[in-house]
Amino acid sequence: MSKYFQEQIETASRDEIIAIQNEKLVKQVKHVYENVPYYRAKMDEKGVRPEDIKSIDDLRKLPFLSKDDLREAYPYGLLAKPLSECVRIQSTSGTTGRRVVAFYTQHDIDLWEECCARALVAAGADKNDVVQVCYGYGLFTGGPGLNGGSHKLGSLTLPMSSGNTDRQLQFMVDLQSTVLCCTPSYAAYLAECVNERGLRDKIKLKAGIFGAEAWTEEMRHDIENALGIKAYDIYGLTEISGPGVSFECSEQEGMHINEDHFIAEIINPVTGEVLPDGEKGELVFTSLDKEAFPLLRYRTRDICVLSRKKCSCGRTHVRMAKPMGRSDDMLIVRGVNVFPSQIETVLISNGYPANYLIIVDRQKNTDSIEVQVEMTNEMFSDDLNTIHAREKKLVDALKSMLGIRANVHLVAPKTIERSEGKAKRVIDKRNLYQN
Ligand code: DLL
Repeated sequence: MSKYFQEQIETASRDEIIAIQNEKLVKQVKHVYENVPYYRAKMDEKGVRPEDIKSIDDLRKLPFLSKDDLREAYPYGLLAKPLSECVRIQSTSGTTGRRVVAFYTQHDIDLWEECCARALVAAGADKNDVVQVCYGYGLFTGGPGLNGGSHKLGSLTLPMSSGNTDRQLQFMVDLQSTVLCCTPSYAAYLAECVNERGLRDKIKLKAGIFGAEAWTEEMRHDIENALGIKAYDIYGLTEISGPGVSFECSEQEGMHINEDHFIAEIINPVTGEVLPDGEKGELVFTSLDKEAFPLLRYRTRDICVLSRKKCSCGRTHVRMAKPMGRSDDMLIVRGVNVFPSQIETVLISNGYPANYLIIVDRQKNTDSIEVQVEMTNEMFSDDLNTIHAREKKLVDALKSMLGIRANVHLVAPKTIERSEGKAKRVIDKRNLYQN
């Protein structure tokens, strides 16, 4: 079995990739200018014409698109094909209530599913595998994306959707699933249940493809050990298609971005200046061959770093690090930038499970941050002194990571609500961003 789903393109030389991107970009800009009045107005305002875009070197002449544009143009304002040629919508929640709605032609669905098939092959899957997809189905892109990728690959696909954990475990055992696709938080919960119910010897999983939310290396190790699998990261967003915009390979060191379909840039989130590879900033995508919903220079708000270091898997496409947080999810507590992933790293490296809740509040103009953390069964004790000592140790560890004090409240095992999809880990009671 091949190590690649589409070897030629996945291992193309840099010159070949640039040639493909140049050609597709010129065509795409013309398509968007002619068919999307909303973006045409933005280009006109910036004084840039489609003829000015001759290669990817001209990309930075184009205006950015942001979530605000999506909200303003909702629902049809960024559509570049007649509705009669669209065959699907997918959707995700927006930042302030209005949902993001993305449209797909059949061509767009095919490309997207191929991207997901590439991810599955990179995780070691082939047509002999049994792929259990427990991302949500429906409007969320996770289920349909991985389902489509698994079909393209010819694997036996179990369209489980999220939730109903008893049924998930039953199918995992009875049908001997080999590849698990779900959010990392649900994978951690499934792993917990597998071990509690003594099913570890009865399952055949070898790999997991986990994404849709941030997770740490520590969480990866925990899931890998608990299920006896290799856990691969997968990234994507509804606006740009869904899962499979990028995916991890056997190296497990960054996710290859499908550069024949998407151009990635890193910008300074404040000034919009394009940063060189290797610098941390906001990830921006241009979709090169989507027909119905082709976003140019879309600001993801994900904070990330790109690397062009040669990868031993043979793939040549640029790699993105795990997103380090979102420029809009970043909490600013007493003036200090705090990313939930920093807190998770401290918790897991101190032996706690990734079941926690971060509560930020403001009283008399002073911010406070509380982290509720679940104890494991082994840690759980009636002795308050022991618990207080543990809490103090975590407060100190968090202080040295974050630079500010966070209060810690240890809670009994199984008291923090488990998530079947994306976990909600932050409650910000300050309501700083209400419109
Ligand atoms: O979460 C698509 C997806 C489904 C990706 C299944 C992977 C697997 P949205 O609901 O539009 O789409 O959310 C997109 O989720 O901008 C990131 O902030 C976050 N995200 C997605 N994948 C990862 C990841 C899907 N691997 C938003 N690591 C993105 C960290 C991720 N964050």
